Amino acid sequence: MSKKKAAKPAAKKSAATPVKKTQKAVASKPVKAADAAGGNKSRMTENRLFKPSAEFSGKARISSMSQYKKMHEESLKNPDKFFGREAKELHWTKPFTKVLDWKCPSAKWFTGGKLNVSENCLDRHLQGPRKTKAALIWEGEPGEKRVLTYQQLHREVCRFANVLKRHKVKKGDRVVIYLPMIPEAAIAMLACTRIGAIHNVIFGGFSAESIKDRVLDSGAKIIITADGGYRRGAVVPLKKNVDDALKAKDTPVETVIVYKRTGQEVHIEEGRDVWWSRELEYVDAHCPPVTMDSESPLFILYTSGSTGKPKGILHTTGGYLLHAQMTCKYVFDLRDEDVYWCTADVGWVTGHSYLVYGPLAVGATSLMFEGAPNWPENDRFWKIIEEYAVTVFYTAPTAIRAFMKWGDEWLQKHDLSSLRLLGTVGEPINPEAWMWYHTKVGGGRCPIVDTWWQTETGGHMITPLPGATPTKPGTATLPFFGVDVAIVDDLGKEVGTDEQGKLVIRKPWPSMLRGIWGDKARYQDTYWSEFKGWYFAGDGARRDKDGYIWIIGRIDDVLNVAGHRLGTAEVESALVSHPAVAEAAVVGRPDEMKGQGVVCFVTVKEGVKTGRELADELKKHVRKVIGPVATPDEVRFAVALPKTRSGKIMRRLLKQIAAGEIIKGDTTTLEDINVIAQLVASGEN
Ligand code: 7RM
Repeated sequence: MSKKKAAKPAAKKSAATPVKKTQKAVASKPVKAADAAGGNKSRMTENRLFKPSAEFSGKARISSMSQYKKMHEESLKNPDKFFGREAKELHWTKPFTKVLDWKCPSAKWFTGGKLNVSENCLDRHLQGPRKTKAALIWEGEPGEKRVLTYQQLHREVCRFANVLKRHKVKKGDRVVIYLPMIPEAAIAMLACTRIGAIHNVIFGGFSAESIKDRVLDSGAKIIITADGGYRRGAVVPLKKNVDDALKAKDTPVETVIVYKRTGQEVHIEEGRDVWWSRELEYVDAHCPPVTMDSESPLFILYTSGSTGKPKGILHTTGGYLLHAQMTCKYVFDLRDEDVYWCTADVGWVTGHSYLVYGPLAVGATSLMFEGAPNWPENDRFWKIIEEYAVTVFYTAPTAIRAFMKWGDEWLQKHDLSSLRLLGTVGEPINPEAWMWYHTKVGGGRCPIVDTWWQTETGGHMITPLPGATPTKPGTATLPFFGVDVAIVDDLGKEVGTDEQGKLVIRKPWPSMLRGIWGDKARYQDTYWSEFKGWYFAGDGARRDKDGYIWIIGRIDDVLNVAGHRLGTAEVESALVSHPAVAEAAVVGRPDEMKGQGVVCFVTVKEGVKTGRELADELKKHVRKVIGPVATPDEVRFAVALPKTRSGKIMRRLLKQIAAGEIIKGDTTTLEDINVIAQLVASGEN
């Protein structure tokens, strides 16, 4: 790793307090990629610091670092007291008798307590003024608009829960939800929770094959789907995919409920398939919530790793909901006046925790959008923010980099002054993208919460608190309450400042996964075997001198070049700091001399000419920003990078391409399979 000095020397600091001299962002001064490259600013040397404004802090629930530290300390030293107090903000039908019962790897939170998630997200808001406030604001890709107040959403959830009951869905049954981004997705999820059924949401973009695997693994008797969904003007044949999936022998599915979204013709299997709207005619709107144990299963969500079949991550009721609620309160600082927009699909954990459960638990207004950011034009997101006066906006770095690539003129056409807080999730954000988000989208006035977490963690784990934590571009900063993070070597010893290691969590937290569906051994093996008694996240990270945590990507992706460990995020960030580059993915390729060589897949900004000259320039650029050890062996220009639907680059596939191997392993989560053929054909320029 490069030992280059920070461009600006750090000021004095006290032990763990990262507050130093503050450099305020200047909204009007555009930050050019070249500035960063010229200053040799890599993720290793980033030291710009952005303090929350006095105005933001003044109103925030956590308004200073000392308050954060005091609460964080209490949450670790005395979790019973801390979480016992926080959990009182949920509505319990029966109070819990014990906060935590921990016998690694089994955690039980709020034992004895009983509650219902839909009651917490809906019924309890119907007493006061929230009753007639918008719970969900929805916009369809073709432009339709719907608003559901808390009262209306409650009614729809109750009715649909009765439909499920009519089809003999009981407590503990698994229900597959395969829907586009329409309010019915949230309604179906909440209806499951109302009667204690376990939902298993599958991304609307996944194939018949993925549906089949997930239906079989979860043993679902019922699928809720739609005739189709819209994506970039085209229609996705959801029902057809379900039909194809159900051609498999011995599926447990007895019923398919079909919501009419696009109106296209679909096959209806007599005795199996029913229409959503028709079913509603048979039921009333009275459906009391079923009382659930705090540890009752709430949902399963499949996530694929680099090896093996996708894992059905299991979450339970009380702890999960508490964490979703707490993070919406403390991280998103959500209030009754907010219009909050999380752009994630409900098929991703982010859609579960931060589109549906968290925002509704705190009684906020959650905006749901069906379409893509560039349909019909590149300013669709900015249009929505302007039109609905969105105040809190949560999206992924992959989207931010796409916006940068399309050019600033798209957002300059819109008034984004309603925004007060921004968030990111899904991948490490490179400082260039962070700065762009901060100045161009946030107008220099909105704090950014870069939230690190996983499907397995249920909610935010490492994140700034927007009224307290001074942020730096590219780091998720500090652990949330109850989160005991350490960065360790292979033997479990904590590594030093600025050294890379494995990210572990040493204490259970309320929203941690409780298992992998149907596979106890794999749960133990994957998360609890690397280090005894600690949760191993699978990510590499380092801590800087201020105690801030920098995620450097999945451990499986870390490169070892001539004995130096190189995080993919560092090299990718260096590439993206070059003005020609839109996005980059870096992988290792077996190399006789160095162990691994560095291969870069790069997409360029609009209008940039690719070729040998640019490839050489990029190699030099990386060498300059990080150091000679990171010099790319090969730069390959691509039309697009292979990504999951949640925007994560699938480096595993790129590794195989770089090594000239046949693509193997699970590709069902790939957003666009055609990308692979283009990449294989790309070769060195
Ligand atoms: C929420 C979600 C989890 C993996 C995780 C990381 C990466 C997510 C960040 C991030 C750096 C972030 N769940 N990741 N957020 N890396 N900074 N703020 O993404 O299960 O789909 O993925 O995503 O590698 O392990 S997930």
